[in-house]
Amino acid sequence: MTDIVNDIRCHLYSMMSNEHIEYYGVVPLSGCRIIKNHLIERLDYTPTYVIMFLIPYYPGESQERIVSLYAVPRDYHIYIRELCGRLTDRLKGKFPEYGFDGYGDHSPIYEAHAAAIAGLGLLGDNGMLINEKYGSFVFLCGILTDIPFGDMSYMHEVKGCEHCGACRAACPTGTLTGGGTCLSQITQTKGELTEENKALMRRYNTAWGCDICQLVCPHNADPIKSPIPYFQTDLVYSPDVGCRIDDRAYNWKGQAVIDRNIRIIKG
Ligand code: B12
Repeated sequence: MTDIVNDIRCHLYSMMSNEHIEYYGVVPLSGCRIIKNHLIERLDYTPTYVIMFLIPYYPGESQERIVSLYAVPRDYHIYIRELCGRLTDRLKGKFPEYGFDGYGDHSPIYEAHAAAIAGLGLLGDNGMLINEKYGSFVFLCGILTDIPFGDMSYMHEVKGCEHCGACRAACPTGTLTGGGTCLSQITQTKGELTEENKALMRRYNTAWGCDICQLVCPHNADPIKSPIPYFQTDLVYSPDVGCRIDDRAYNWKGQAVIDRNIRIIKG
C-alpha cells in the first residue's frame, strides 16, 4: 500500500511538472459535491478519489475585446480533452489495474468546491475558485480514479474570500445577490433575446460570456498571463459575423448564437 502511494506520488509529480501544472491536489470523492451522478455510474470501476488541478488561461487584455477572456484563445475544451488524454494514458500505462478518467467543465462534480477542498484556492463570493498566483483566471480539471491514495489525499476546509463586496456590487444582473440570470448565461441563450438583455450586452460590450465579477475582484488586480502557449496564440478578441467557430469556446451553441450576439454588439 505504502509502495503504491509513494509510486503514484512520484509519478504524479513528474507528470504534472511535464505538463507545467503548478497546482494540483488529491481529495476523496466522498467529500465532493456530485452534480452529474450518471457520469460516475457509467464508469466500469467505482472512483474514490479526484486529482484536481488548475489550468491558467489569462490571455492578456485588449480594447477590442467583445468576448469573455476565457473565450479569446482557442477552445479550452480541446486543450483539456487532449491534456486529460495524455495524463490518463500515462497513469493507465503505469497503473493498469486502476481506472482514470479526466474531466474539465463537463465534470460529474462541482469543480470550484472540489478545487477549494484540494487546497488550490479560495472560494469567492462570485462562485469562482481564486488561486493565490493566477487569481480566478484558471480552468478547473479533475481526474477520477480508484487508485488507493491513502494519506496523499487531504481534504482542506473551504476558505471563502474576504467578502469585500466588489463582485456583488458590480454584477450587472444581480445574480450574485439572488437576482436575475447571469449575463454569461444570457449570451449563451438560443433564440430571440429580450430588448432588455440586448441592451445589457451592449452596455457591457459582450458578445460571449461575462467577466465583470472577475475583473473587479481585488485578487485579479494584476493578472498573470498563462504560461501555456495554447492560451497565448491565435487570440481572437473581436470575432466578426460568420467567423470560424469550430475551435472556439462559443462553438457549442452554434454559429447562429455568436453571430446574433456580434450583430447586437457591432450593429
Ligand atoms: C453551469 C455552469 C455555469 C453557469 C452557472 C454558473 C454557476 N456558478 O453555477 C453559467 C453559464 C452562468 C456559468 C458562467 C460562468 N462560468 Co461556469 N460553469 C458551470 C459548470 C458547468 C457547473 C456549475 C455547477 O453546476 N455548480 C454546481 C451547483 C450545484 O453549484 P451551486 O453554486 O450550489 O448552484 C447554484 C449556483 O449554480 C446558482 N447559480 C445559478 N446561476 C448562477 C450564476 C452565478 C453567476 C452564480 C455565482 C451562481 C449561479 O444556482 C444554483 C442552485 O442554487 C462549472 C463546471 C463544474 N462542473 O463545476 C463551470 C465553471 C464554474 N464555470 C467557469 C467559468 C470560467 C465561468 C465564467 C467565468 C465564464 C464567463 N467568463 O462567462 C462564468 C462565471 C459566472 C460565475 N460567476 O460563476 C469555471 C470556473 C473556474 C473558476 N476559477 O472557478 C468552471 C469551474 C468551469 C471550469 N472547468 O473551469 N457557468
